[in-house]
Amino acid sequence: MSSHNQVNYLSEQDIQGLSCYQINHPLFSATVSKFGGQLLNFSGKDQQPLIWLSPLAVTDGSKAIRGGSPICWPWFGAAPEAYKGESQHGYARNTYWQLEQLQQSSAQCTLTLVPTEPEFFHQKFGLAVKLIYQFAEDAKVSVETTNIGQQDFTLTAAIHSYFNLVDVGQISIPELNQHSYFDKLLNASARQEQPLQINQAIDRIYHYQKPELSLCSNADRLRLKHSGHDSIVVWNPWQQDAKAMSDFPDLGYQSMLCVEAAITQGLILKPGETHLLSQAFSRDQRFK
Ligand code: TA6
Repeated sequence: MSSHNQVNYLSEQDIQGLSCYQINHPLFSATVSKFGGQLLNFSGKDQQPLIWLSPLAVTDGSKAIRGGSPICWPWFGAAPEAYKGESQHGYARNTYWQLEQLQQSSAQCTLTLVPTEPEFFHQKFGLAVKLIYQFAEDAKVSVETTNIGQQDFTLTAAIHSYFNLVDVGQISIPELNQHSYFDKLLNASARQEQPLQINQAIDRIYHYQKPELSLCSNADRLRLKHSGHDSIVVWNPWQQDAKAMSDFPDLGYQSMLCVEAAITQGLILKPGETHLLSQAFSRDQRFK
């Protein structure tokens, strides 16, 4: 189809006070917030949303949106020594992004987002960054980091996706079996001795670099595919911590699980180097 009669699937919409890019395509629908550059919703045709979004999320730009796929960048977790006291999980999810490029066809839509104020990241970190969203039957989220400075930069990051589940207690993640992990709740290392099941608070960094991961239950199967990561982070606040978060419903922990493609071991990006961290996800067609 030549470009002059290309259908446009993208519109800009205000959702709960957030200015968003809304894509309504025959194969899927997706919502990306300009605040945080954050995927808030992705649903395949006739399917339940793959991504969980808190109904109590703060949407006035005063704090990161709870849910969706927040981008933790240019660090994961607590700020590194050089930026001591700065916000957990870095700046990307607390700043504004804009569309740099849109490619769309009857088969897919690809959005490339850049910060509205890239010079902030150039000056503070010597980094350029793009978020790339590739939507089709599945969704792929990518963070492209380029060191445009004169010094090495030690990058940590995560695509901190909240997956929408029928019942987290029914989920197992077979691929993590036999892999070591750091348990942030126990502050100790351990080894996964059986397929991971979720029946309590969990906050673990698995040293798992393979691309495939699946969230399996009788009622659901999500397939994840990762690249550019050195770890997989699995987080569920469970009952007590869910109650403690004002932007998280008390029982919300039952229908979500964060499974994150992450760089937690510190990746040294030399001047001129570019790194891509990606997470793709889809729901097995047998489940709607
Ligand atoms: O990804 C797991 C984690 O680092 C947890 O420790 C927990 O803090 C979670 O992220 C949510 O962090 P946030 O800053 O979004 O409340």
